[in-house]
Amino acid sequence: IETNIPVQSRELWNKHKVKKFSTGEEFEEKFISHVEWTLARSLYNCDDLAAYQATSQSVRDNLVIDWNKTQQRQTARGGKRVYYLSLEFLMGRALDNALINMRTDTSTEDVGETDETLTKGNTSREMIKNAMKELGFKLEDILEQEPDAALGNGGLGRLAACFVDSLATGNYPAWGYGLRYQYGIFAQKIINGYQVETPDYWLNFSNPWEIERAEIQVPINFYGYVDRPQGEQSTLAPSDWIGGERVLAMAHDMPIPGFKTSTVNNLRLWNAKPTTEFDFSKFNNGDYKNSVEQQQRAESITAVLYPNDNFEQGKELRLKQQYFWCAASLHDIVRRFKKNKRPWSEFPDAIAIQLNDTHPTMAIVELQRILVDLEKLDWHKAWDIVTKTFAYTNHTVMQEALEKWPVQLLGRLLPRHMEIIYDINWFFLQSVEKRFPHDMDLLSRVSIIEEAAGDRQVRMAFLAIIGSHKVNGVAELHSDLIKSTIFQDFVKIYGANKFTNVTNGITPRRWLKQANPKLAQLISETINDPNDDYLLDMSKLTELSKHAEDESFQKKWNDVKQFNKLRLADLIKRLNGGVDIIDREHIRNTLFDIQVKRIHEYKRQQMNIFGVIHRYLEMKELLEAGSSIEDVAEKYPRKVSIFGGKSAPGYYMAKLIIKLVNSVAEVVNGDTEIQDLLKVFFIPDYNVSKAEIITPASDLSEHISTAGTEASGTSNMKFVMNGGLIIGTVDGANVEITREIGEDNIFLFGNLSENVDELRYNHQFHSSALPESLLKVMDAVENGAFSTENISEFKPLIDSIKHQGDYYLVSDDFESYIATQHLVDQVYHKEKKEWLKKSVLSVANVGFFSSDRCIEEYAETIWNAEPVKPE
Ligand code: TH1
Repeated sequence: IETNIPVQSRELWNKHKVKKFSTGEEFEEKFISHVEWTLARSLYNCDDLAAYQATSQSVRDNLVIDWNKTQQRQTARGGKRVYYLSLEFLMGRALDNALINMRTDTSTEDVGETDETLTKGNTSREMIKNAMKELGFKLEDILEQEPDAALGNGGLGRLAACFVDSLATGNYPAWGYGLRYQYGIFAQKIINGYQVETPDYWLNFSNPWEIERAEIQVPINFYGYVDRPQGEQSTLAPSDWIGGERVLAMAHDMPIPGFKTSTVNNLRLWNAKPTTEFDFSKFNNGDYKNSVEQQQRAESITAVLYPNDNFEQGKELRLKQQYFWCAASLHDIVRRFKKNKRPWSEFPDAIAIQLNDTHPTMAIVELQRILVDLEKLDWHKAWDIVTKTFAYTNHTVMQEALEKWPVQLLGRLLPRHMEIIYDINWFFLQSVEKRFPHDMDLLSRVSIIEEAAGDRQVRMAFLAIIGSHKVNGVAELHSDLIKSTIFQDFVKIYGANKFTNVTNGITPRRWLKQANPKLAQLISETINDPNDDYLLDMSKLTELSKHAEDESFQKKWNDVKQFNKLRLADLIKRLNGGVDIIDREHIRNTLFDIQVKRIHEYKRQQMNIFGVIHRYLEMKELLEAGSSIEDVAEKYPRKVSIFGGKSAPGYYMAKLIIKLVNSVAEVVNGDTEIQDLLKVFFIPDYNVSKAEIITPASDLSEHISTAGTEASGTSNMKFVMNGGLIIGTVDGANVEITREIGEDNIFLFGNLSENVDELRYNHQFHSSALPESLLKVMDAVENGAFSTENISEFKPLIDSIKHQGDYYLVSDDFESYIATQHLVDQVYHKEKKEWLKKSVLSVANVGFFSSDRCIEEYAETIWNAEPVKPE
């Protein structure tokens, strides 16, 4: 590896080589020097926030040493590099995760240098916890100081975060590329039952986890026009793009530590900055102020994350974000490749780029532009390199989420790219015509350009397929569905081999060890794995099966669950202004039923709350008919129904669902007649750090999307990994969860995806009677049972089912949903041993859903990349 330091100086560099702290005492010394030097504070004004910052800076120092070594090693070995392009990384907090991943007390082979002091029983997290205590702080309180890095909407962003964890853990030479939004996903406040969005000021107190690379600044152009050499007519020839607006992309790096390895990978996030070039034409006109103002507008590109999940608004600024990020990342990737002076034809052997949904599709066009316009490669040679480099992951079949950009807009913002897209399309359609002559219908169906009435649009998913060598879905059902629906024609054109499946996963480090330390401890004791090696090889969990019916073990298992339920009850009390709604006396016999995820009609939170209303009405009816509360409890035993999740700010129906949940909560929780047998709570501002408290506390969680709509879901995996059972539809990864844990251990209900089209058709053309149970619920809602001022407030929710075709099939699944909820009640309350057995067996067989398995599959079947292990 090259350096400009003269040979005679290197000895001195080595003599003063920086060292990681490896004892509690060394940590304390680091901590204090950061308090004094980095924060310019002292013993006399070091509060919890300062302690969090000093701790993070100290831990970061260790990571940076490993980060540097990792980068040197990966460069020296020269293996294939993987780049994961994602517009979202929903990282959550970094400190506790770093403390967990930093431990090196391993017994397995080749996982890197081990510090003697960090050996068995003295994990670095415990070591730091003790040191913090000596310094006068409680680690748990310090961890709470960290704001979430919430640069994502939901599952897609969190998947990217789990993937970078697994990439580092698996020692893959892999970087993530994303945007450093000034504001992540908004913070949700609930005011009078309504969602109110407030800005997420996550960078307010500076971010100790990022390294600003002020020296890495990439100029990015927009608008302008295309110029070609005199006489050159063809758009295939090298062309000049004269940009009209220029901004700078500045890199910020986040170290990503692997678990029990010294590999620390990089997550590079781009920040938009004004150029230092000055517009002299304006200056000469005396318009100094305007000129400066225009430059400041650059910063708006990375100001805020678009808060839509599974929905595309088609805003110009969003396209600007996408191109800004793709261009900066590709420039960086190409620069690194060029250092090695390898021929361009070897680019795909050196680099794999994974596109997280269609958001980074412009990277395909940008690489083609770089190769043709800047590197002067022949168009077809360039295109061969491009398609071998990229692979595309599809995450949704929902029409409203599929990206399409008006030709007008794209052509104005990126004129050269629009030409290149037309040329890509031309060659593609020619090849289709050759294989399927005279099929005009096929050509117009698969064209990248959609010629709809009026405005032509660029179909980004088609461009992504055509520019990639592999396309994958995120769960088996989903991967089958894309082949038979939205991408059917492309299967015909390319053959089925281009399309594959990689079922999603989650990192067990954060979602088991970090979120549920009590369960992790019970597991490591039970399967006799004191060094937590099961977190790297989840098949070890099958050992738990042996104990599934052992009563004393079941008791320990249940105790962990009760501990986690109490922890959640504390959180709910705090979020409820200190008012406790959960009866702690009976918490062991209270079923915690949880649905936390983005609010969306397809995820059917409305069906859940209708189910709650149904239960409440039935309880009231029994009481009115003279039943005792004991009799009521017999049929409707204790339950807390917990909701949480954000609605897109402009999604009217989703916001109405939130309001309905809160209105129902107010009525039910205030009804003394039912004596605490039923409680409802909406957790405001659901995010990653709250999920770490919520997930371990579920007895039951709901994954009840209309069949065929949820591509995978990943919270289903998180709940199962924490011993919660699932009530769910046959959708997304629920299918494989059932396969892995066994159908006795999951509560499935509802119609299957193959029947959805017919059911929808029937709704439109044959009005059939809605089920009694649902009508009863809707009557109560319509009659104002949960309204205070505006009786017709919830009418749109009712109407969409009654009068607008019930697109999400609530009426078709409601009765089987209610029946299955009854079954759940019976098993939970009458067959507790059975319940606990199901819970243990679920965890025992959840191993498949580790994101480590996903990354292995991507590496082997899509990237052809290998780990670079530390010596
Ligand atoms: C989600 C899918 O809805 C979910 O089923 C899946 O588990 C997750 O991705 C990870 O694969 C999606 N999130 C988004 C967000 C945007 C656009 C499309 C999708 S699909 C902005």
